Amino acid sequence: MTITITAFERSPDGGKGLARDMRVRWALEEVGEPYDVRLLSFQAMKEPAHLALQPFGQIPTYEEGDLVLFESGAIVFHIAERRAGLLPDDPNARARAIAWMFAALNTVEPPIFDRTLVRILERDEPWYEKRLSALEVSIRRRLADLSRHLGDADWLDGAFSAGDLLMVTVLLRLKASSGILDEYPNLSAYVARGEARPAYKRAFDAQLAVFKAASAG
Ligand code: GTB
Repeated sequence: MTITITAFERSPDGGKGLARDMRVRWALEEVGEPYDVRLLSFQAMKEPAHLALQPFGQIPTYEEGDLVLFESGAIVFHIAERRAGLLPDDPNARARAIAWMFAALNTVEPPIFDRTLVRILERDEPWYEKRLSALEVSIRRRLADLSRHLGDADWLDGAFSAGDLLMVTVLLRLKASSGILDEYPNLSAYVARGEARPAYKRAFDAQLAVFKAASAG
């Protein structure tokens, strides 16, 4: 059954692979599943046809036969559960990999995402500098703990998993917009290992091709 996901027609990140369709593309590439992409303008994302798939008018979505899913974490989990390659078979190791998926989205991503929003939306506010440094304190606290946990291992818990996939995509946003990640050399190397995976490269090139085509057209 053909899988169709949605993505920005013209990503505001300029093709850097920071939008959340990237994690879905990467997961599909890791498990070797082909997919189609329906590209959406900001206007189309808020129209009834898309709101029927994604109640918040956002990308990405995932369609496969009768199944429609939204939320990138849920989509990656669905892919990882049904196809080999992103979750271990051992039940305890599998549960821990799923815990890392939640850690990426619930514990590490929020201050990183908030920092991006504050830099875009609150730059002219009187509280800007204070708020930014408070968020950077939170980010460094998370990264210090993550760095300690990772130590000199390649991945968070044994073999590469959907937990690593999500964590790398979360850390990539920080890499793109600050030097904070460089303060944690083992995390920088961890992100680089993720980016070096052939599946990551295929996903990255696919989203970049969309941006280049939109810019040329
Ligand atoms: N929790 C949802 C999920 O994980 O699927 C969040 C989805 C989401 O935030 N989607 C964003 C979106 O559709 C695109 S990825 N935004 C449009 C809207 O809300 O109207 C977030 C994103 C946007 C831009 C950049 N960038 O320019 O660097 C990076 C990431």
